[in-house]
Amino acid sequence: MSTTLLLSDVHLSPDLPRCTAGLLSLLQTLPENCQAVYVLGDLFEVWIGDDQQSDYLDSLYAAFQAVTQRGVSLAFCHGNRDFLLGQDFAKRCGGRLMAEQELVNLHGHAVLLMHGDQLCTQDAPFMAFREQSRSAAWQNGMLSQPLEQRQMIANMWRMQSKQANSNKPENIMDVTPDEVVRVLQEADCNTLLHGHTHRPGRYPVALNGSSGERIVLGDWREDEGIAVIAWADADGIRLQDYSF
Ligand SMILES: [Mn+2]
Repeated sequence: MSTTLLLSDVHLSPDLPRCTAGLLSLLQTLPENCQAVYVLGDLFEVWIGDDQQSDYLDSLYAAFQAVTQRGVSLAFCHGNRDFLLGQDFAKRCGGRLMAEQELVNLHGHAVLLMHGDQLCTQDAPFMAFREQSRSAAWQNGMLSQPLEQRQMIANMWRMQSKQANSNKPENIMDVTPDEVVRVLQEADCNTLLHGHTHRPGRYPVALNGSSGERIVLGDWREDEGIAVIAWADADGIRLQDYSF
């Protein structure tokens, strides 16, 4: 029976060796029957452009390439930290960039995939920045700056975001229930799978006349060495605690 791996929120960075090793190990030990891998956003703590170069990145590209060379399909969704991932990045890994959301058929089950930050509609400042930063004009402006400048801007964002988030009520940081219903109904689908909120689990969703489900992947924790990933096959979708 063939299977598909789904993961998100690894938040990779050279100063997080345990998460990095955990991902490399997961990719290196993919089961023979794994046919596709979906990385649903925030693979990186921050991404400031495909023109970055390092041995660290080269080792990641090689690990993803080894997977795709086995015939496994690989897709990357943008997250709210790595929304500048571009075609060059995808090509180096042997994968493709996904649309903001995609309705896919996973071994006979229709599932709507996305990073999930677009569901947090109650966080007005975040949504405003999201809309601005996803425009081609804004991205071109950003990418035309020297790498060092972009690194400084990214560091500033992280500081501002940490400060802002520490003052936000919990419910604002989570998905807006009505938005979950809206995206599922618009896609005519009853299963949604995403990451971003760092609240892994399976949540029932009441849809018009039927019941749906929202499956949430977990973030990768450097200190604890754990993550929550998902496997899909003909029997459905299963969340798995992954220790590394
Ligand atoms: Mn995120």
